[in-house]
Amino acid sequence: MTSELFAAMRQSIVEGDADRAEELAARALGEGMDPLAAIDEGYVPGLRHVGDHFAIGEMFLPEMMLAARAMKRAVAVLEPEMARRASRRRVLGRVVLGTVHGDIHEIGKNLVGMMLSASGFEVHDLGVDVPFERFVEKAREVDADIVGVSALLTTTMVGQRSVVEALRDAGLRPRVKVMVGGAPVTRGWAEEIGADGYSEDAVGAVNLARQLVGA
Ligand code: B1M
Repeated sequence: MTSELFAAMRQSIVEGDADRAEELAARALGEGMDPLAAIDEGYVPGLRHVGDHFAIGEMFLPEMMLAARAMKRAVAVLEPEMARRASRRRVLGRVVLGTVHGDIHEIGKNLVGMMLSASGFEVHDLGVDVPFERFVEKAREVDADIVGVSALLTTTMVGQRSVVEALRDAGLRPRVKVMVGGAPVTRGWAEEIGADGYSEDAVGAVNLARQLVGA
């Protein structure tokens, strides 16, 4: 049953059991489940549980790392099917993507990147802990339409403002659009720093990107 599978996925993340997470992902695909549903309703609630318990001192960094590793292994199994289900007819736009300087959280950013490329965007993923100048250099190099900046820490969100400012100083604004996201990021914050848009999840990021390039 789907709800049991979701519960088992959640539990595999909470326990940091990468083999089990991977096995459940393969089972879900075998049963024809939408890979995005597996991520959103199965695995992400597990990560949320770990994050919430970390915040109140009931779980610790090694457990958070194991949970993240299990999540990445499950996503690696689901990724080809996510790409297969999407249409790749023409390039809708070029996106430079990364997690801000000082921040190594990558799971959400990777999901956004996967969804964007599965939806027809050419994605240049700079990885994590990316200095703001690097976003500018890459945007210039690939003639980007959008720069996407992820931040998961309240202390690193400020780096999103630096990226907006650096793009402006380089004369790339407003032609190059900026979208921001990550757990602590809000629409209000996006407006305050002069970004063109904010999305709270990967599906919303695709809709926003399409809007920003007028697709
Ligand atoms: Co960290 N961590 N972590 N962590 N971690 C959080 C973010 C935290 C909320 C946990 C908590 O305390 N409750 C907390 C931040 C508190 C705060 O600032 N308010 C925290 C902390 C404190 C830390 C450390 C400082 C811990 C320490 O060392 N003492 C440290 C910081 C390291 C650093 O970056 N310098 C740290 C480290 C780590 C790990 C390395 C162990 C690991 C990351 C591993 C990795 O990514 N490879 C980790 C993890 C896994 C988490 C939690 C548990 C899960 C994050 C995640 O992957 N979520 C997280 C708790 C939580 O978020 N509830 C936590 C799942 C993912 C699918 O969601 O990333 O939100 P998310 O992405 C979503 C949306 O936000 C959106 O779409 C995605 C898909 O739906 N989105 C975008 C994201 N980027 C977008 C960009 C867009 C658009 C949408 O446009 C460009």
